[in-house]
Amino acid sequence: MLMTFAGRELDMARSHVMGIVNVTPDSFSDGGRYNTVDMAVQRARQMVADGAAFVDVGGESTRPGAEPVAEQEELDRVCPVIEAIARSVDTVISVDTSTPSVMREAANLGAGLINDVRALERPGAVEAAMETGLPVCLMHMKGAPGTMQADPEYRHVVRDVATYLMDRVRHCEAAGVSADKVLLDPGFGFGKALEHNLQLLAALEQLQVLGYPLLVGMSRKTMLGHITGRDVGERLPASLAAATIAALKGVSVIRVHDVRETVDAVKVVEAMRAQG
Ligand code: 7PM
Repeated sequence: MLMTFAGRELDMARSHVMGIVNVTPDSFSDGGRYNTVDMAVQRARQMVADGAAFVDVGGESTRPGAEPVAEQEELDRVCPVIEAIARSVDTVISVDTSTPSVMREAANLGAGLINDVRALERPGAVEAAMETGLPVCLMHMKGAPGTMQADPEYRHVVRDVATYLMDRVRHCEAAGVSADKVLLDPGFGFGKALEHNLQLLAALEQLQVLGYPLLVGMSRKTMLGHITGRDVGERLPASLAAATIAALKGVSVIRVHDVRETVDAVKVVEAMRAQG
């Protein structure tokens, strides 16, 4: 169950925490306060001190209604941050991108994982990812970020998501991406109503049986706002409950804003697991 991320080995049978480092000027949860390189490095360093195994660096806002980011703008935002983190923080750097040139450049600068919310659907993305030799996370999204929350419909959300992800895995493997370098993500909040998100959460084991490690992100998301009635700044307890459920269901990587708190929650699950 070991997977190697730019030379760092992690056991995918365990649950690891991935800290979110946003480098978008409009990052919804931090108001864009960490959009300079120094702040991003500081934030990454703190997350790793708090127990994060990964830091996820993204320069394109995938928020519902977001405008697409130009390629050069994305490169300018993300590359200096990845380079600086790679030089000074001992961690796996995940690059949250759908853009082939960003994948290549990030890999050259020391990134260890390609996290693509479009599951390598952009032209040239599968080839770029394959050429880096890095593991890839393929996420399910219904529609595009601009429109995806407009009344999404599914025949059977768990089956539809599983079918889509396996189709993308086949594409990647046909292009030369090896099966032991793939993680899958159901994409909580990406073109899903609350009932869809809850059905996916309840059925994570069914995605687990596809045979690839899972990565999930529910931290502070609208689904938790709908459940609790809380604003985004007040969703830490709900986010910890969601992370705990994911860890219990065997998810390998849990993507969060609040690393320190989530690492404690995951430690409780891991301690129980170690006991048998
Ligand atoms: C605004 C709204 C900004 C939503 C950012 C977001 C995921 C991801 C994101 C996920 C993977 C967020 C999202 N979510 N990558 N990137 N899985 N693999 O809440 O769920 O962070 S962006």
